[in-house]
Amino acid sequence: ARATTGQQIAIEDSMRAMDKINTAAGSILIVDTDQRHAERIKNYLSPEHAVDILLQPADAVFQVTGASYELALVAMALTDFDPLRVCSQIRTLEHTRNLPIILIADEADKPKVVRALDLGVNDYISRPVERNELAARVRTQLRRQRYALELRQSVNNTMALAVTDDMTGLYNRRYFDRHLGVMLGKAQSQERDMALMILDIDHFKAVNDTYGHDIGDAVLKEFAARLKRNIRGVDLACRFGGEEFVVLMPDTDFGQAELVAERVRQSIAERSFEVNAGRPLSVTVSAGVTLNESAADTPESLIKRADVALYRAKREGRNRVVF
Ligand code: GH3
Ligand code: MG
Ligand code: MG
Ligand code: MG
Repeated sequence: ARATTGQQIAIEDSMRAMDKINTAAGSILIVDTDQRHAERIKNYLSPEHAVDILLQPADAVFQVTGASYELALVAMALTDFDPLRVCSQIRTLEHTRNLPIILIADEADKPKVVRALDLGVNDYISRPVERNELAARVRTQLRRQRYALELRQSVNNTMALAVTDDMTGLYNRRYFDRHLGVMLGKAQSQERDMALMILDIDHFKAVNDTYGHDIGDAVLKEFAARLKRNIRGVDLACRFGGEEFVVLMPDTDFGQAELVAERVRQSIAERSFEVNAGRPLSVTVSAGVTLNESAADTPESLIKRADVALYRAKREGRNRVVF
């Protein structure tokens, strides 16, 4: 058997995805005031495409905004309406900005076509429309559009990977380190409160030793999910390493920090973890919390103080919060 690396599998997967992209049918809007023309274009298109006809060009922007079209075919010879206006409106709106547009133009429309291409129209086809040419140009635009979308998504995914921890989806240590300095600087220059909490799961080694590493991993995931549910959107939660987590809480004073830390601790202890095939598993966590106290604080001094507090929480019996 051929040895297949993970990378090869990833490449083959993405090639299969691209094949699908190339051949999948699209959802297309035809904008034309002449119903007979519009119907003929529709008949020329492969029946797999979902095609809508719009005879009121004034409603075109409304129509493309409300539905998820992948392509617009706009007739140049619209009566009582400037097709260039349709095109520029589509290009102006945030969520239709990338919609591909193909113009259908008579020979006499050529000067306008040039201006339309300047406006960002993607392609044009001249009348009389030839079936194969139409099919080819439609396919090209759909393919380009889907490649671009795929690329944008994979760039976003890659960027998310660089700042998050794979297992828990929380921010990673590197991201946290970069933001702690910035957020501390802001808190100090604006004289605002900021709290830092370090959490360490209690006797986690025993979980691994008793149930195995996979169950341990499942505990970490569930722990991260509960942690996230019990902090605010502005708080920055990160996997600091292993079974240690840190949460940075901007604009948070002593009382609020105490509340959040207690809520997180309880959310772990109060309900067992269902990660061991029906046999519930009890988990607890200890937390050390500290506040930004003075202009002399540095990221290191904050972490150090929270760590000392955490150590005390462990020594005093675990499953508790210490400041
Ligand atoms: P305590 O913190 O209460 O003092 O006890 P502990 O048993 O949690 O102490 P310690 O910090 O020494 O052990 C942490 C364990 O976490 C050791 C390590 O094998 C385990 N661990 C670290 N990262 C992972 C991981 O990604 N998955 C799993 N399953 N275990 C991990
Ligand atoms: Mg630890
Ligand atoms: Mg430890
Ligand atoms: Mg621990």
